[in-house]
Amino acid sequence: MQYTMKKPLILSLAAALACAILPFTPIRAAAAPVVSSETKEHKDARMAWWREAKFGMFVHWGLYSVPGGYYQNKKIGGFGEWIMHNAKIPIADYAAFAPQFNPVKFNADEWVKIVKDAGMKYIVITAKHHEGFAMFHTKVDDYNIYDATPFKRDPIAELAAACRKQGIKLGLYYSQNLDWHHAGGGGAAWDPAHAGDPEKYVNEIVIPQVKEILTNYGEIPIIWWDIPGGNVITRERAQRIYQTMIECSPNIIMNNRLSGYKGDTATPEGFIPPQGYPGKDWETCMTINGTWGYKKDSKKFQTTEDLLRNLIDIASKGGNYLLNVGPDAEGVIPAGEVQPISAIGKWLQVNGAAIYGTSTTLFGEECGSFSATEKDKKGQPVFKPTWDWRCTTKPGKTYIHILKWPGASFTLDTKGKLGAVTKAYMLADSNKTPLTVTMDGGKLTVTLPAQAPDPIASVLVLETAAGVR
Ligand code: JFZ
Repeated sequence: MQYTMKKPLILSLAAALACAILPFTPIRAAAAPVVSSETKEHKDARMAWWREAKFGMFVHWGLYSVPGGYYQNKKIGGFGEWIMHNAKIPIADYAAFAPQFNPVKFNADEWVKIVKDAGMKYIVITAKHHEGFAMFHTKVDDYNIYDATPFKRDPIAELAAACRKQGIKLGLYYSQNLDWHHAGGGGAAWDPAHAGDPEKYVNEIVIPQVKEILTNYGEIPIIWWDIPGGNVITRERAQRIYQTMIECSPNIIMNNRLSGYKGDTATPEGFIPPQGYPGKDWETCMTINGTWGYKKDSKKFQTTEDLLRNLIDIASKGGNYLLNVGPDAEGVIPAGEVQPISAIGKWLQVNGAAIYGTSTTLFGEECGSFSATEKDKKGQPVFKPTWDWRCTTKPGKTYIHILKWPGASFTLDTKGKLGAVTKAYMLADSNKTPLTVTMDGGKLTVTLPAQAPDPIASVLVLETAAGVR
């Protein structure tokens, strides 16, 4: 295949202004894939808020919330947001969902309040998913929530305003590769109307829309590309997309799903890497009920216990947790999703110090171990997690998240990894009543209160000499 080099991108006035007001100088390599000229100090500064945040809300919301998993009275398998693909819905028929999409109950302030009450610090919402429908007021065409629906509002603009007001960061998901609506986009082979020129698709849809989402809504600190691979986003096109991004928003955090770029964050999907990814920034994204986009029938929600354990497990391994909700066609986040995350928020109000801004466990063995005999589909040994406790750390503090209350005392073979403990108390105890600590060789014993302060996870704080992690 032959590629023609395009003229250099001309920065829009808005983009230039957006760049001018950002706090750091744009020293990330503009077009060099994988290798970056950015210094460690610069990257640390750019990533600081994200590393502190630990917990965010993923939102998959689009036209797919209208069918909600059903097409022509048939239940369609797979993820809700994949219904167009899985039911092979012709482009024109799918577009007919737009006039039916009128999410009048959408209230950005309420959504952001749900996020805040959950103790989440950021949102990543689908600006455009594989269906190709823009959930913002794009000017590239009418296939967007402002022009094509009776709703006539721009939820991204409303969320950006609500997030700014309530101190939450707003990130945007953008499907650059798959686009089942626009000719030339990836992946809609079932409809001949989709055949087209990928170069035209990238030039006329992707690049202008990336500029729009990164300049029209104030600073957008995260872009969540999806998905790598495919024939549409060649290396050269990926470079131009990257360049557009970096010119609009030099300090943006991007994931690893733009072909050819490692990005800033790894994105394990639906699982927690058994030992984290040491030395890397990573974010596990996960659904609560087996689908990203809304499905009328997906009512089996994970419990608060499952989700809170995941958050603690992820923090102990140095990652972030991006937990998904799928609002319905009226703009409401299902109650089955709000309930467990708000319960996590209550726990974080008491125990947040043991999550936000923490570093990884000092130990590691407490997470479980690889089976000596069982192998997964790829022939890798299966990891068997154990759920007695987890550990997170801050300078001078070690937090033991006790998941299975051991009774009178907590004991641990520190193997010399923990400094001298100067004080121990339960994080839930606002009086910090000192607990008795004995250290016998490397064996630590802490006398616990009679009752576990929390039925799911009770945090024991071990204060250690300053300088020891
Ligand atoms: C993608 C989307 O297709 C899906 O609809 C959802 O948005 C999810 C968060 O991301 O799904 C993927 C993408 C990448 C992989 C698997 C599923 N992957 O790399 O294994």
